[in-house]
Amino acid sequence: MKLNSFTLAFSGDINHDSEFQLLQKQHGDKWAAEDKDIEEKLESLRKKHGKRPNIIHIMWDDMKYGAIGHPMLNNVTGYKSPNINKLAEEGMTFTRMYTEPSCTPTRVAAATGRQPVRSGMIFPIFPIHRMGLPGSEVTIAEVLDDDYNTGFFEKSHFGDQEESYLHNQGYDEAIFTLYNQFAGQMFTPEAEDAFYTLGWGKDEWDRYALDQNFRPTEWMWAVEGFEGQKGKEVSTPHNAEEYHQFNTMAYERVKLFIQKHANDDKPFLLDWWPNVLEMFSEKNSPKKTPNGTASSESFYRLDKQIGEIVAMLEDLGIADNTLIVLMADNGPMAEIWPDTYQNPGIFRGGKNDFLEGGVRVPAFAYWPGVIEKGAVVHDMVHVTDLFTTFARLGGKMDSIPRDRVIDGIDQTALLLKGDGHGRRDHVFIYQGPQLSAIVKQQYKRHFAGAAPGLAGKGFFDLEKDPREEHPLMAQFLWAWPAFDHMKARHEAQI
Ligand SMILES: [Ca+2]
Ligand SMILES: [Ca+2]
Repeated sequence: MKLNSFTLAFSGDINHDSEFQLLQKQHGDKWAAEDKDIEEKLESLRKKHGKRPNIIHIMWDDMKYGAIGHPMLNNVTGYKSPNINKLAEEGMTFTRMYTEPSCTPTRVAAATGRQPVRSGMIFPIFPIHRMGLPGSEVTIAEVLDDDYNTGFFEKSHFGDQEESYLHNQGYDEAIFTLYNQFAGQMFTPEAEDAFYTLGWGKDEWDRYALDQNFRPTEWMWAVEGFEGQKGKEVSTPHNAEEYHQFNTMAYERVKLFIQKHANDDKPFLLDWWPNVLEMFSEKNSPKKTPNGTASSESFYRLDKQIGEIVAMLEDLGIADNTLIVLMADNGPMAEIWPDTYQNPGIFRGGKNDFLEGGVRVPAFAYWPGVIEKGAVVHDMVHVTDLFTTFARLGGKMDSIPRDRVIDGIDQTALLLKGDGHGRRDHVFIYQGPQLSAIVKQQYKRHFAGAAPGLAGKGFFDLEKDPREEHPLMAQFLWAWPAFDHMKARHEAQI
C-alpha cells in the first residue's frame, strides 16, 4: 500500500508541463525503479537522523557562470570564494543550472515551481508597483507546511502586496525586502545627492508639475512577519549605513534560525536570499579581492558568511542531514560597469537576455555523505525543479497542487545518483511575457526577433557554439518542425 502511494505521488498525478510528460512516457519505468531505490535511501537517512533532511537554499544576485567555484576561476575573474570552492570540491557543481533572466521571475519560479508567466510575476518589482506574488500561488513553505520549520531571510522581491509577504505565503517566520537592492541603495536622500537617482525624494517640485501623486514618496523596504500575524516594517534606509544594518541583522537572524531549530523534532527549510551582489555601497579599503568592484567585494563577504554557516552546521552536528543549494538568480547586470559587470564570461549576454549568459548561472549543492564528493553534473536543471525536489525530500509530493501546471521536475535522482540521472532536457526561456528561446538537449532556437515564414537563422549547437555567435538554418532544418511542435505544446498549457 505504502509502495503504491509513493509511486502514485511521484508520477502522473502532478500536472507536469507537456515536455516532461513526453519524457515520462519514454523513461517512466526506469524512473519508477530508480525512485524505489531513492525512497529506500531517503528512508534509511530518516531512520539514521530521526527526521527528514534540513534544506538550505542560498541564492544571491546577478553573477556570471564561471566566476566562482574553483581557485582557477577565481584567478581569472578576480573574485575570491574559498568557502564555496571548498563546498564545490566536497559537493556537486551544476554546469547547466537555468534560471529566469531577472530577480522577481527567478525567485517566484524557485518558490512556486512554476514559470512566472503563469502567475504574472514576469518582471522585477519596484516601489511602488502595487503588485506581488498572488496568495493563490502555492510556495514550497506552504507545501512543507507543518512538517517543517520554515524561515525566509533577506531579499524576497516578491512585491508590495500583503498577500505576497512571506509570512502570508507559508513561512513561519520571515524578514524580507519587498524590492531589490536598487530600492534600498538608490531611493535614499544620500543617493539622490550623489545623482545615483533623480527626482525621487526631493520636495522642490517643478512649478509645471500638476499631478502631485506621479512620484511616489511613501514606501517601505523591508518587513518582518510571523505566520498568522500582521507584518511590521523593519527598515526603509535613508543611507548606505542603514541599508547595511538591515543586511547584517538579516544574517544574524539566519544564524538564530538554524540554532533554534537544529535539534528540533522537525527539520527546517531555510531560504536565505541575501542582498548580494551590491551595486555601489560596498566600499572596502583596502580591497579584499583582486577584482575589487562592489560585486566581488560584497560576494567575498557572503562567501565568508557561507563558511560560517557550514561551520555552524558542523558544530551543531547537523551538517550530514542538511542539503545546501547555492546559486545565483540570473546572469550579470550589464547596466553598471564595472561594479556589477565586467564581461559576460564564457557565455554571451547578461541579465534579462535570453542568451545563455542571462539564464545559466553558477550553482552548487552540498550534502556530506549523500551527494558524491566533487561531482560535476551536466544534466539540465531549471530553478523551478528546486520546488519539486524539496517537496520530494520533505515527503510532501502529495501537497503539490494538482489544479495547475507545475514546471518543476523532481531532480532527487540527480542529487543522489549523480551525472546522467537528471530528468530534464529542455528549458523555455522567457523575457517578460515573451517566449524568446527554447533549449532542447544541446540545441537552442531563438524566437525573439525571428521573422515568420522560413525557419530563420536562429538555431545553435550550444556544445560547439556556447556563445551563440553562429546562427544556423540549413544544418537544422530537421529541428525547425521539432521546435515548432515543442513551442505549440508548451503554449497550449500557458
Ligand atoms: Ca537578480
Ligand atoms: Ca499562497
